[in-house]
Amino acid sequence: MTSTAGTVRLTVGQAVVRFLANQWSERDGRRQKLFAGCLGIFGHGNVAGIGQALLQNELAAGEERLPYVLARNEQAMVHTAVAYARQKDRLQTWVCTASVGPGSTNMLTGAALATVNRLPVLLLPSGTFATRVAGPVLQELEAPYAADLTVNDAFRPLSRFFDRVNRPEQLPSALLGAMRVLTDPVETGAVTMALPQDVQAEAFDWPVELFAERVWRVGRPLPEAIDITDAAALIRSARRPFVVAGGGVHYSGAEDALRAFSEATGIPVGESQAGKGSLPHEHPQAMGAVGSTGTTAANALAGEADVVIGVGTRYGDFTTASRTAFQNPDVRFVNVNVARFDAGKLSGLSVVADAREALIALTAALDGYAVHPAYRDRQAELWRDWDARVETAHNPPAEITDALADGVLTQGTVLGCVNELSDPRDVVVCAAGSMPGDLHKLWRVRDRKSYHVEYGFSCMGYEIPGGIGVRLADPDRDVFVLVGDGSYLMMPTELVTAVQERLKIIVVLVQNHGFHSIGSLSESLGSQRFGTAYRFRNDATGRLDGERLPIDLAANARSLGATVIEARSRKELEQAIRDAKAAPADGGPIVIHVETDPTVHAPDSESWWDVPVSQVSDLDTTRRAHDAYTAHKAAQHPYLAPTERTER
Ligand SMILES: Cc1ncc(C[n+]2csc(CCOP(=O)(O)OP(=O)(O)O)c2C)c(N)n1
Ligand SMILES: [Mg+2]
Repeated sequence: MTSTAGTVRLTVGQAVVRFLANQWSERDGRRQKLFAGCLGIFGHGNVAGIGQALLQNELAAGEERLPYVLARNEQAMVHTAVAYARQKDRLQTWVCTASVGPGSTNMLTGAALATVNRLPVLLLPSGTFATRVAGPVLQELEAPYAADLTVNDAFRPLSRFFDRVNRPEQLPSALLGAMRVLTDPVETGAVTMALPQDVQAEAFDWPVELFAERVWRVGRPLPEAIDITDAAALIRSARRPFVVAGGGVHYSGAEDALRAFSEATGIPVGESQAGKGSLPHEHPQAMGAVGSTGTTAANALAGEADVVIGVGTRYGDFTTASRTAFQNPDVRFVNVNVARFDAGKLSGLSVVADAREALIALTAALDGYAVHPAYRDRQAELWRDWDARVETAHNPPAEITDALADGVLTQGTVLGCVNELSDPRDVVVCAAGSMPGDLHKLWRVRDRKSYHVEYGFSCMGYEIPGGIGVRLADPDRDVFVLVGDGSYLMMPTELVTAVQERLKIIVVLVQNHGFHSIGSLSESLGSQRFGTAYRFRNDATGRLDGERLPIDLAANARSLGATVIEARSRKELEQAIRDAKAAPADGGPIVIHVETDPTVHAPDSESWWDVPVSQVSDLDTTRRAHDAYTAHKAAQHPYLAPTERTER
């Protein structure tokens, strides 16, 4: 590296690493490194360019660090980065580097997951030669109709910002654009900078100020006074108001403001998956989960509500029970959201602002207003009734447990044991299968950052890499990864990364020989659980309804280097959790293998999820399901009535 006045000569790869190591975020006067490090898998495309730069960074004394972590699967490393960002309230994340072709396209699912969940991650897919001198290179896509197309163009629809750096001169604007989007609470998501392999290795004289420390302030946009006045007037007119708390409550750190708001007004709070834990479980206004996987308490109140106050929610179909959750014909919505896009949903009165700031302003504007005491009593009564059902799910009666096969538990028991024996600050991680819904209903949250269910993309395989991201973000908390056998089989690989980094994650691997979730869904839709169990092809029928597959997932986990405990009773499960808790913090992953019965369900939400059923069919089961579907469909509302503002 030679430097002349005002410039420094580095490769594009070296410049990228040096720049990223000098980026900071700041909110409420606290600064932190924007990037904790770089996750990657090397191949041609990044081994020499970015890889050489990361090596040089690791070996150099006194330089700003960008620590490198080798992952096992590129999709998984994006999950790790995203989970980290979520645990850090979007103030910090990771960089992900991948090789040309499949290494890069493996990150597409992670990119979609990040963007859907509005979580920041910086992706650096590698590209084939910008010069095209020796094309087509190994793993290059040749499109006869578009010579400039590469597989990395597939990132465009999944990214909130995309650039391809074909010349070194383009790098500064690409980097600055990427940082702007990553640190903007409205825009954030996957940010992709495609780097052709020859460009990564190319040297250039960079202005030294490119590498100066930069601090990106994460804003708290204030609400407009007139929106608060209008929102307060609408809420004051309400007799049965109801809050839907979404992930934005967490990302804004608005939990205390929400608590003050609901305590002052007595307005009950239901939570989406991303918003769960906005209020602790025992808070009098906490009605728990709302929607398709909601509590009967939250769903009853949502059904009657005359004003729904959405805070930091994108009103996904599980949250609105596919737009059947709010049945009051006169229901109106007030939507507090930092993104105008979300604030306008369901024809709501939009309060475009940071959740914390808007809640503080609304609480002040509602001074003197509170719901009728009878409405508070109703909340308490509905909650008592629901909580008793949770208790029974956690501790099922003998008539249920006696009917279980030897060594098999109910899923409710497993969740109850983990909930009870984990510390309040421990984090539960999950993403797909039947457990997200059951956790949404049954998990008693005691700490704001202790519930981490990825349900924007609900991606099978997220659980273990996600758990790694949470543990990296918060090494003081134990992390309980709850993963089904189906999800585990999609991505057990990152157990190896947890071994390598000596990361203690406690994986509760719930074996039920297939898809409990989709099996039940299939049955309810008249599709007879078709293709949802892990079974041999049956010689007699030619169908997948033979004996259970002899899969030993405990042995699989052991072979990857994890410590494995097999629990065959409630007592053994409790002991396994205690042993895992007591294990050393740097001892690597622990897998608790437990078998459950997929025919025992969590208590009913008395709610619905819209999944269309075939309108014509040869099967009785499908025809019956279609009749039921049509009846549910009648309860669906478009929520198009404009929310009027006060006359002035
Ligand atoms: C990557 C991906 N593929 C498919 C699905 C659809 N899907 C949702 S849950 C599920 C089955 C999950 O099985 P398992 O992890 O064993 O959980 P269980 O349903 O048994 O609780 C499937 C296939 C998905 N969410 N993600
Ligand atoms: Mg399963």
